[in-house]
Amino acid sequence: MAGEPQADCLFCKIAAGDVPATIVRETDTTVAFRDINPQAPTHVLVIPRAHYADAASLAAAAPELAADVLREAGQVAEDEKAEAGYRIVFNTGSGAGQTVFHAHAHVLGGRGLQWPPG
Ligand code: D5M
Repeated sequence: MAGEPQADCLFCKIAAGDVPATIVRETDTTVAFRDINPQAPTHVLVIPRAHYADAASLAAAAPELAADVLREAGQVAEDEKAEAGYRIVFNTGSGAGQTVFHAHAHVLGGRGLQWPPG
């Protein structure tokens, strides 16, 4: 069921502390940790502790939690001193490169970022 922990979900396991991660921030509702395959000097993932498959599902079912994720993404960028600019990305669907189907914001910064993205 939406919002409930999924036994086979990697990010549910990270949120529960059952899989290690380099955690940079935690709140009652969110966890932020460094991406295992960083694409920029700052590359942090922000997840809701509750399981939703993607950002749109999260926002539809739990808009306050979606706002928590966005607020934390901004706080990560501030903590990482990404003054020059940063990007918040929600890959959605396999065609867009989503590989983990637990909603997560990528916070990317610390280098120039091209537009349009690949
Ligand atoms: O992003 C999923 C991201 O999750 C991708 O950039 C790699 C990252 N990842 C995968 N496993 C781990 C662990 N164990 N720790 C930290 N980061 C991880 P997507 O948008 O779904 O492609």
